[in-house]
Amino acid sequence: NDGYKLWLQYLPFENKAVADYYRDYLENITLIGESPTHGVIRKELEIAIDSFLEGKTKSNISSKNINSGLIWIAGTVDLPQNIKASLAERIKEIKEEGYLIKYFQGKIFVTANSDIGLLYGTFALLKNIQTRKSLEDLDILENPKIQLRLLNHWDNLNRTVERGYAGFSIWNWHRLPGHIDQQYIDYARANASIGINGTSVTNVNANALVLTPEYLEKAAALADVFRPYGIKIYLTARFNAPMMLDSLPTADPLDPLVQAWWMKKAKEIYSYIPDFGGFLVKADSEGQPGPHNYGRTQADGANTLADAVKPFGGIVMWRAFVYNEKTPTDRIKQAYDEFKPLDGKFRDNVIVQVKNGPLDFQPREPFHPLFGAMPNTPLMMEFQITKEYLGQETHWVNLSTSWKEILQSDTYAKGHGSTVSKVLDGSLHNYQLTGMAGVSNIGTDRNWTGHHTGQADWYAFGKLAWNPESNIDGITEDWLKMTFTLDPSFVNAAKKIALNSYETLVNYMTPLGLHHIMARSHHWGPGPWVTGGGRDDWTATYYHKASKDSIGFDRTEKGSNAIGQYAQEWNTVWGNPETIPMEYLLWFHRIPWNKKLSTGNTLWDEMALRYQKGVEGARWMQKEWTKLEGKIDQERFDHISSFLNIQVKEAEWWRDACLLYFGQFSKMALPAGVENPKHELQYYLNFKRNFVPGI
Ligand code: BDP
Repeated sequence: NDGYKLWLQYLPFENKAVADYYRDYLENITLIGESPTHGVIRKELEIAIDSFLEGKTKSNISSKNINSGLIWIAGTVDLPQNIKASLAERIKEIKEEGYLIKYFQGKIFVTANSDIGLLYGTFALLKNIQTRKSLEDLDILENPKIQLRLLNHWDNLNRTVERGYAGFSIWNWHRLPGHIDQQYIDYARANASIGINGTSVTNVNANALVLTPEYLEKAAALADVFRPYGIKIYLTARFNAPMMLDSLPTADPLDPLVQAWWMKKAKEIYSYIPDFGGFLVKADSEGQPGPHNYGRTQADGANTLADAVKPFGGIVMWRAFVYNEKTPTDRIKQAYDEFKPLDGKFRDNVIVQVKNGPLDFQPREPFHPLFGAMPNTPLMMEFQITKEYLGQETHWVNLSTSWKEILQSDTYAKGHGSTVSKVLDGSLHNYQLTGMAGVSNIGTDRNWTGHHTGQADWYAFGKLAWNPESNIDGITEDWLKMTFTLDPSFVNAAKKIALNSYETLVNYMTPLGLHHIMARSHHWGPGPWVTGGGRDDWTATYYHKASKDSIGFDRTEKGSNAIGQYAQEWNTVWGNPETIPMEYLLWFHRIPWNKKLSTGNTLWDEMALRYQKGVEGARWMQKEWTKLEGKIDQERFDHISSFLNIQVKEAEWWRDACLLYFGQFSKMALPAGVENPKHELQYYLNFKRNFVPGI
């Protein structure tokens, strides 16, 4: 098993009793309707039945309104009258993309108001069979809590992937539109199975070429593949595209010629892709052009593009990841400073896309202070599924653990309980647009994500985008069952590894709120010594500020006062080094090496012990995994084992390099229980790589 089938393995029924139980149902399916999405539903059922029953049953899905069906998959309008009347109360609750699965009068009804709702319902029914649930208990009514549920691919037109670690881009622009690869279809199936309804297929560091007719034709071919799966395509728009493509003298968003250019371009795009989702834009950040170039605001920029797509029902996702090395303010404050005053100034088809934390996808960050601070401008979440700063593809780290931490963070915007998740689902500020994006971790690797467990992050992202309140224990368990085996001895042990993995990684990489101490540019491995160069805010020393006395970034009132961007409740707790949770200590405070912490250890000892704990955690993961040999296929078992070897070595590398480096400042001995580094500091400093990510 090479992992290509993801969580859609549809593992064969393990014994005759199980097979007999489900066979009755699976041999008696009625599917009413003829749309392309119905075609997809039929196909998926066939794939599933064939696999569950190992080809022993010829699937016979009737499309006639016959009474023998034990599973009925039909839009609410197509339900038999008596059923419709009996379920009327429940049916009322089904929203546009939602569905109802209900066991009733000896049959299972999967119903929805839209074709896509029906596909989601079918996947949900299949999931219940995949996880071997009893079908007579089914009574599930689901509506997505978030409207826009997108993957963001940072894929370049030449097929390299920015921060991609699983091979090249799956989008083969050269062969499009003529050749539709099976992988595009399987991509759409996988996404639909977890409720993802949009994909932005190009890098935010955008190439304007994608907006030319040649590429629009290719993008349209992808859109055609995705459409029956309920997935809209979005493109990244390079802000100065009018200059790049048509030699306009300016890209000033308030210039009428520029506005007319975007209008015309939008019309052209919609002539290729009638249901084009809209633009995703990175502007005024890391070299990308933007409204700043013309003395305009982020709202001016976003609104010009929004006006262009508005007549066609399109939207603009405008990223808040805006910062500048010339602004003297603490980098993590800049997005808030820039966007907060613009609250309410964006068109109603603009949604501002905000990263989970104020810096940049670090192993651990507090939530972004913009959440809760923009009541009049819809904000959407941007999580990074690809593990740029978290060991890249070879480390097993369960990202949903960290996402849950962010989603459940309280912004206090409207008092206690104003969680980030409530900002995102629109309930806190009554947002009319809601969304969540995940920077994709997939590529041409046969198993899509490099590490087999990277599939879990893709899966969990979809589930949390559908409902940010979902339970990650359940998500992880379902994923393991559908992907590997139903054997509880495997599932329980692997789940334990997964759910411990995040804290383990934080400990061996960036304990106690340390951040941005990875190697320059490729961000793989430790680099607390990274300093100098063109941009201070891209160095490690800017963030940890280690000196002979102390370490950490003072972001309290006495320092950069980044803490002032959060609610008073957080100011009180985080502002005081005695009350701040240890996880954020050095994010907000500068602490003397020999200061005694609440744990009874000095800061130095605590740091060293946490690095050690991280290494021990990685070894524990490896040990526990070894015990699972024989419980799943050898191919995936070995693949994960070899990656765990890498993870353990790299955890030791992180610990040794960081403790040697910081030890130069603290001049304190390693506490008992912390292993001595294997090499001198110089060894780690010499460690250079010609690093080509993802290949
Ligand atoms: C950073 C990445 C960079 C991205 C940038 C972004 O290092 O490659 O372009 O984020 O989000 O994490 O735009």
